[in-house]
Amino acid sequence: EQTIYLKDYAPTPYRIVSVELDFRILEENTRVRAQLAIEPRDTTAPGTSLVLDGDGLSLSSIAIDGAPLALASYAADDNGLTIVEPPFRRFVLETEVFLKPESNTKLMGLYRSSGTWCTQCEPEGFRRITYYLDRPDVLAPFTVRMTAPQALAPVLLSNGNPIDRGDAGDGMHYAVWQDPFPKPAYLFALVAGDLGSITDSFTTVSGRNVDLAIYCTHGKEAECHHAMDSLKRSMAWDERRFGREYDLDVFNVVAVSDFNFGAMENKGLNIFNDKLVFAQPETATDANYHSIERVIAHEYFHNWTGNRITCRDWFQLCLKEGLTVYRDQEFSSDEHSRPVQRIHDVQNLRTSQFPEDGGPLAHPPRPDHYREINNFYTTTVYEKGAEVVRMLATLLGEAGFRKGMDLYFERHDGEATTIEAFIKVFEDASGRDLSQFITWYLQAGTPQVTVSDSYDGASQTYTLTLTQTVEPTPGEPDKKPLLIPVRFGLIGPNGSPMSWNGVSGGTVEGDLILLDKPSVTLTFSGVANKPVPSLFRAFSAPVKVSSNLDQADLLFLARHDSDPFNRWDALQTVSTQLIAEAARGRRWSDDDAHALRQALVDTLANPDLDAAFKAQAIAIPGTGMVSRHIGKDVDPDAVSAARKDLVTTLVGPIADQLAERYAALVSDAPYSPDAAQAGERALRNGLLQLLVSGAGRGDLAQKQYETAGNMTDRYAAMAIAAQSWTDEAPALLGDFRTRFAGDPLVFDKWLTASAQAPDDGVIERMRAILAAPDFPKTNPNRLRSLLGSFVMSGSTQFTRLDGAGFRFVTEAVAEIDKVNPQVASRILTGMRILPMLEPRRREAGRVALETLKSQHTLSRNVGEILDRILA
Ligand code: HT7
Ligand code: ZN
Repeated sequence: EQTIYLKDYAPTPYRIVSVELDFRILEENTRVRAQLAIEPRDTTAPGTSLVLDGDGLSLSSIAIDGAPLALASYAADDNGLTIVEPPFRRFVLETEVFLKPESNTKLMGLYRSSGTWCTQCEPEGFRRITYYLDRPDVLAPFTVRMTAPQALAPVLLSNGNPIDRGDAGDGMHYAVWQDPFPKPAYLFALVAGDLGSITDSFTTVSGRNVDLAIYCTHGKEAECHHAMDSLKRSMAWDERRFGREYDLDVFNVVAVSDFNFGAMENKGLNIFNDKLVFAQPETATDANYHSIERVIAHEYFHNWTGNRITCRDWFQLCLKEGLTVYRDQEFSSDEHSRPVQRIHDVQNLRTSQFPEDGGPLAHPPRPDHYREINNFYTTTVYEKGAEVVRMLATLLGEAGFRKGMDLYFERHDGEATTIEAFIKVFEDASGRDLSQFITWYLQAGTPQVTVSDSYDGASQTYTLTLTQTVEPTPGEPDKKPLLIPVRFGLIGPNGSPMSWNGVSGGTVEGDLILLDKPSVTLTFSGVANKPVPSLFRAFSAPVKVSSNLDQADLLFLARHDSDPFNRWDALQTVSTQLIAEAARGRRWSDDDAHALRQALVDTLANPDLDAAFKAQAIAIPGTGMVSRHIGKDVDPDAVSAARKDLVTTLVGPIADQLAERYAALVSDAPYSPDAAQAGERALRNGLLQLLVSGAGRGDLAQKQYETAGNMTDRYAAMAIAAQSWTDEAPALLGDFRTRFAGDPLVFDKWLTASAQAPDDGVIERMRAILAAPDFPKTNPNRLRSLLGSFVMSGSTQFTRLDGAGFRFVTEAVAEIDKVNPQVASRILTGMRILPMLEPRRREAGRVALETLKSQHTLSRNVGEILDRILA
């Protein structure tokens, strides 16, 4: 298998000056004619071959400047088209191919989803549509003509602005779209189908009108309004916060049912997985509403960070993704509660990115080699990439960061660029040397920061030592020290912030310590009493921290820290440590349990904290989270038992109190997804979770399920019952399935809840679900809901000692790989946990992987993930 290296990057010898595409779409096939105006670069030697990418295409005609090409002057195979000695001047290459979108189950290139023709080109799908220089540094303006049957496809959309449409005779019609902004082929899109829509408009800051539309299956229009509202708020926010105005006359969004990812930012024509568009209270949860808003914003924000400025090569993916995730996180923080959003984002980072960074699939946010680029759309590129941008903002301050971003847009608009160029704008805008900072992009692994402190009452000095280490990761044995921004405060015995007169031993800028060496020892003078340090406020760096703070210190922080993130984190740390120790055979003392219980009760009673925060604060970390904290030789069954024991211990004496609080939170207000209402629901469902798993109150889940007025409460009740496998759980799952039969997105919820059941029958039930003749085996959402949830949720059935969980997953991956390698390889990444398990489970997993490898012909996608896990 070929490995691609960043060091081998070289520009193409030819430029594509402009693109004209002509699609004739019919039921049987689609004909694609491309006219590419091409010229050699100044540096290109005469006679250099032109090598175009193609994937599975078969050429039916080829001409240059209108003259058909002789057989000897070109060669076409499954990987592309080579023109031997093309003219050494600008020329027009014309090609024609025929596609079969109906049988495209990989969902890359042109395919059909529920009758609608649509495309997905990032990263390398355009080469499945026509021969092209399919790489992000080849930018050209596109004009697209589509002709299709009027009855089957009354809606014809592509990038840019519509410039013509009309009748084409014989029941056919046509439309022409023109995108004036040069773009790489991965941003090309086309949609043709019989779709409904809702429309609206947005007036930009300079007074231009933009027509907005969201297209969907007929009958779903009423479920698109939350997405439309989110879009308009995103457009206004990007103007306010980053000075970015939209640049075309139209902005279209299309919802499709078969999609490999969440959504795609094609210029002026975003295509969305329908689960990230449709929302109504009876079928979508608060979490769904929130995701829709976030992803609509994310794809819209790409218009500047991704489209106007794109990536030079796919190694630079986090240039657009990390930055755009940072922007969508900031949008959500500004629109809702900043601390709750931060907790949410960090939880996501810790449950998905930290394990990736600490396991066999670890890679830097900007990797330097890959076999299959689709395997690098990872949480490290996206979420760690966003954390790196956030650290830049922390280091430079809000104004300094904005100055750098302004310079980025000014300097690189219309370009395909690199991480180095991104960092350079911040250096130039701030005058700061960021040469150490860039290591965050180039080095894999989560730094571990160890903290120790001491106080000397006689001299009133407080000493704080911070030490950083990064464990080796695959292919990177030696690690460099990073520049780690530590936002901090010192808290006095009465719970208020403490000041100091001076500090020596390192760099402290206001409330920021710059940890830029393997170890830094700071001495604070004029500190009147022994403080408790609050470090990494708002999670100022993506690191793991181990400190000498004991449980009493942590619970003190949980009560008094002015930083809400650290209050939450202190509670999580205490629970995690108690469960981890108990799983190793050292159960907590009564005093420890009592102190934690009291802290939870006090948090719940605190009138200054909002419901959404309380919901997060009372949640006990899941089995997966604690297992990762333990890190090696983990027995997930022991962790799960210890967790259950802790929840029971904590809840037992206060069950009545919690039940009262739970009952008091009932509301009969009409459903709204707003932060206040969603927060109350989250708290109520958090209490339900504790009562069901810690006090056997399955009856409450059943009652809530039956009386729920919205999907948030109904789904929570069912999922909580299923996760504890209460007596009521099978009946609730059964009812849910029939009650919402026919709604595929609700079916996904049922699949997810079913996959999380902890009982020994779950694997057999999942096998039966997959084997059912009506199970849609080609739909990524269905497969991910069942199998993705199973491997990623910390299920003790997945890690079963007898290896049945691993066998089930690897067998399913082999089947799915034949249909859709991208979906298959993503599910297989769940096996990355093997190295942290105890030896018998590790071996069972290895055997399952070896069997997958030896008994099947695997795609490059699955093959690469498999080899990296086994390495
Ligand atoms: N830029 C997109 C990433 C993407 C994708 C989207 C749909 C289907 C396959 C895909 N592969 C990669 C989505 C984003 O990050 O905004
Ligand atoms: Zn993105």
